[in-house]
Amino acid sequence: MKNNTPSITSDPFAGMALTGWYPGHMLKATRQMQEAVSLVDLIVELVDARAPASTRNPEIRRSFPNKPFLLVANKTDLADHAASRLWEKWFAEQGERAFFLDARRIANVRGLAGLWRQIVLESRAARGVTRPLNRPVRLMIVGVPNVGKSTLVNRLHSRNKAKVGPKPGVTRHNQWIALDNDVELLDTPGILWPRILDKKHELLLTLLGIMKEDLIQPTLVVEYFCWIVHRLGNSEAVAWDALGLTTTPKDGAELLNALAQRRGLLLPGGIPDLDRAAIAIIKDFRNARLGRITFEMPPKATE
Ligand SMILES: Nc1nc2c(ncn2[C@@H]2O[C@H](COP(=O)(O)OP(=O)(O)OP(=O)(O)O)[C@@H](O)[C@H]2O)c(=O)[nH]1
Ligand SMILES: [Mg+2]
Repeated sequence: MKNNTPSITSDPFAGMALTGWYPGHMLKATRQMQEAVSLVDLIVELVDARAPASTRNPEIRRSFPNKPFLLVANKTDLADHAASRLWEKWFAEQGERAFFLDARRIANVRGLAGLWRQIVLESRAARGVTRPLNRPVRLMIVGVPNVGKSTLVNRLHSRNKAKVGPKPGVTRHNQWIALDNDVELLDTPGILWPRILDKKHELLLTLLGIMKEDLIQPTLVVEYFCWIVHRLGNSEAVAWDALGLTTTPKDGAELLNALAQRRGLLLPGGIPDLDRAAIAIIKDFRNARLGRITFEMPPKATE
């Protein structure tokens, strides 16, 4: 019998099995990060500007409440501009210092780098430390996988030292890098938190390339994509026409079928190949062909 309880209709993903993905190398990386914290003056946590809350590791700030800390929301070039402004305002209201970044723009990166020494010096002054800092500022770049940590490090370093790639898990070890402008920087592997308790959260992290993608059916990721943009009232922001569609699909099934037909992705007997359609949609999304989309809004947005 069909279950029509409101909670199920409002969250079609509730009750689906979680992947529970938390590989051993992330546990090891988390321990190494915790050990290295005492060596640094500042923790810089990178999150994805398209989902600044869901891509934030809640344990980092909580574990080191007294360490100078800066939140950096990267990939702003892929996020909705107005939504990023609302997030900026919200972080400011929370008393949290947050910097919105496009790590591929050098001028933007330089602006960020200018802040680091200032934050460290301010925090020394607040603690009553009067002696000057006669050594480079040491900072640590942390965050979930694939958020652009190594890209940022490379932007600051003339000889592109850190390996980058469009997949989670490119950086495997902590790596110290000395920059020209009096900064020593520790690039760390991306880490997730051990327990993600909501299927929607796993689906969002997969869509953003943060969770390994072969753990979840691509068709489910596309269903989530459609659901979330409709739910946020954002479906008009999606460049459906880039997929060759002339109308906004009402849900994932309609989108997958339309795209399979449109691109001739058919199985024997003319059946639409929904898996291939889903992979094509995710690829176009990742290549920024579907427009600038933010997937969550700050709590109680005031504008
Ligand atoms: N559009 C856009 N892409 C970015 C930005 N920053 C990084 N990228 C891309 O995101 C992908 C991941 O970048 P990495 O620097 O390897 O990410 P990481 O956080 O070091 O990843 P791990 O080492 O896996 O933890 C690469 O394909 C980058 O080119 C940005 O600001 N905008
Ligand atoms: Mg990396």
